[in-house]
Amino acid sequence: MKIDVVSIFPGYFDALELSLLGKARERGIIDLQVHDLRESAHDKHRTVDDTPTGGGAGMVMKPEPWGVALDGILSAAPADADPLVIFPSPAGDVFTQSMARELATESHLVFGCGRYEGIDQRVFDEYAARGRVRLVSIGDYVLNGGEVATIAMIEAIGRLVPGVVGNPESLVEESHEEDGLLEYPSFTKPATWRDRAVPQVLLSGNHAAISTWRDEQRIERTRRVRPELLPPEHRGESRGRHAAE
Ligand code: JA8
Repeated sequence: MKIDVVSIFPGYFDALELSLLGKARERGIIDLQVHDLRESAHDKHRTVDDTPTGGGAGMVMKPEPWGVALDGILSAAPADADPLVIFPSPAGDVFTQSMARELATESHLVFGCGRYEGIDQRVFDEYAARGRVRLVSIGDYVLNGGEVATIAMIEAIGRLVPGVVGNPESLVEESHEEDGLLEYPSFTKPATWRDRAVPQVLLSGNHAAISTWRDEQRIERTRRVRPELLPPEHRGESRGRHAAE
């Protein structure tokens, strides 16, 4: 998978070297290229922002540097690649595990990281007219720019690209995958820590009982914190109150 990122803060993306993505890049599974938007601003001060037309607070990203940067990336792409351009935005479709799975099948993603009050609308319109563009939100809160949202999406998408995560089973066996329930609580050694014992059943060696306990934990945890995720067959019957409630 080819990933291009356009940002005025390319240094943010150094963080991706530290995670799984670093290894995937070494192995050539993910080819990540970060572009400094300022290098596409050709005036003396490399200006990327200007005042909002019609008035209002803050600054808006000028369209010209975006045009130069995105034209460069898209014209260098193979003619059959059909790249998908993603702009992180609180006004976008909500990013979910299911969207991450879809995006992991793409061959070329281009992330455009806005700052200030956003990017001139004509940039979205231009690239939507020429190809595929999506506005994507990672949640209902406002960041200072698209960089952190892009890092979150690249990490979620990247680990689903075949060959990136070592054990494919660990991909399925986790929250939001398989059945949409939250994950069961995990424990390791020692069996008692600060007077807190690991649940007895996990030390029993009874794998059927452990599996049943974990399923119950997943359902109760989901009912407590994310009841909207519960499938209809688990709505209604409750197994009482819980310590973390
Ligand atoms: C922001 Br400015 C800006 C650009 C993208 C995003 S995504 C999000 N939650 N906030 C802010």
